[in-house]
Amino acid sequence: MLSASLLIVRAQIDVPSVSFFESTGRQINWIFDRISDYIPSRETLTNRVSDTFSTSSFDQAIQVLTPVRSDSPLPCRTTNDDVFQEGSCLRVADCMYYDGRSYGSCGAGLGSCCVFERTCGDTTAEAVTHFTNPRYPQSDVDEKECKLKIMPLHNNICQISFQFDDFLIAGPDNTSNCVVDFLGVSGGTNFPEICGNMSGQKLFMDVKNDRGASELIVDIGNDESLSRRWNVKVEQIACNSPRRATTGCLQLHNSTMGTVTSFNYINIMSEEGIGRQIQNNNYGVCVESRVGYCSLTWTPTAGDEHSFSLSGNSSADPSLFKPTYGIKNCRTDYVIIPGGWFEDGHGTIIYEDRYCGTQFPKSVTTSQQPYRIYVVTDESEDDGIDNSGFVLNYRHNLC
Ligand SMILES: [Ca+2]
Ligand SMILES: [Ca+2]
Repeated sequence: MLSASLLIVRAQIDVPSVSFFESTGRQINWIFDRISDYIPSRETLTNRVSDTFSTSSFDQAIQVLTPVRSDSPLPCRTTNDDVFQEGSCLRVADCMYYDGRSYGSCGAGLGSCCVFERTCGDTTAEAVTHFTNPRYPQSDVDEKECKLKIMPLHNNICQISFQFDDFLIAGPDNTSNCVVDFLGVSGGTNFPEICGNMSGQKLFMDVKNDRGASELIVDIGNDESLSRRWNVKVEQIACNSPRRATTGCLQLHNSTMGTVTSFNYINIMSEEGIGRQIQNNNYGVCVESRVGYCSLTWTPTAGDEHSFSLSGNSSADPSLFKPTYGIKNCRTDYVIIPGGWFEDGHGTIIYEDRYCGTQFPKSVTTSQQPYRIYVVTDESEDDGIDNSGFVLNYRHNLC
């Protein structure tokens, strides 16, 4: 305020002999010129941006200067990399007013890198919210039911995404059912029941404008010997947003290469069921087509004999593992790759959509678009021993 007053005084001294209106107009122009001194050009700003975010500080600054709350606030890097790596670049006043927490500045210093952290029993209507256990980043042992109510930011929200930045609760039992702890979401399209380790996964749920609130629930069972912690980034996605996933895609991939991992998969299964396959899943993972690429190839992780483990005995001697496929052999837990084909060990091309068992072929390629992989697990685990699910890599092939 003081510097602003000084600027006006100086402007008045500079223009002593003009009429009141002219003088005021000049003062305003002069003040705007001075303010613009503090907003560097886009070029200068782009050069200054040293982080990995694609959005520049210039865009953040423009957003901060626009007094409308956006449904897609621009991301910014927080100062505390250990807990929340990313915040939303908002006006300082908005961050405070809506009970967010500032993790440093953004938008050329004009905005606040704001994180809305919410926990058990809270309600949010923010575009981006981090849902955490009460003592996060420390673990909790004694929470029973922890709910986040998600109110639509406005009446044009079509999707909510859940990015599991960090998520560990009790895993499934020996029959692959989530009996101790589970996570569920209500208020949208069918959302699978999930437990165990979900870190690194991102899921999309369609919501209807008129359905009101959605609810994210982490239900903690009676086993107090286990510790649980979670940090789920909940993002509301407008109907016309480019970030919206195609309907029916629980997960979405848009890189030229990447990895799809089934829920609760880790390489070595623990006694608490962390790493064990989860039952009653039936969902689609979408891989977006890319210009200049004509087919997609799926491969297992090289050198890891347990990277594909859907049915049969995963504890048997790995030298006995061989690819299992087809509707006759794969009736319980399997993946479907529409239009898939692979070469068997004898140079024969086999056209097959459905894969299961304890080994994936060396590679499965498809040119059927849109690219999908469907994951199906049934309600029992009678034909499976120590199945852990899968991690599969995809790669787009040039035309
Ligand atoms: Ca199984
Ligand atoms: Ca099963």
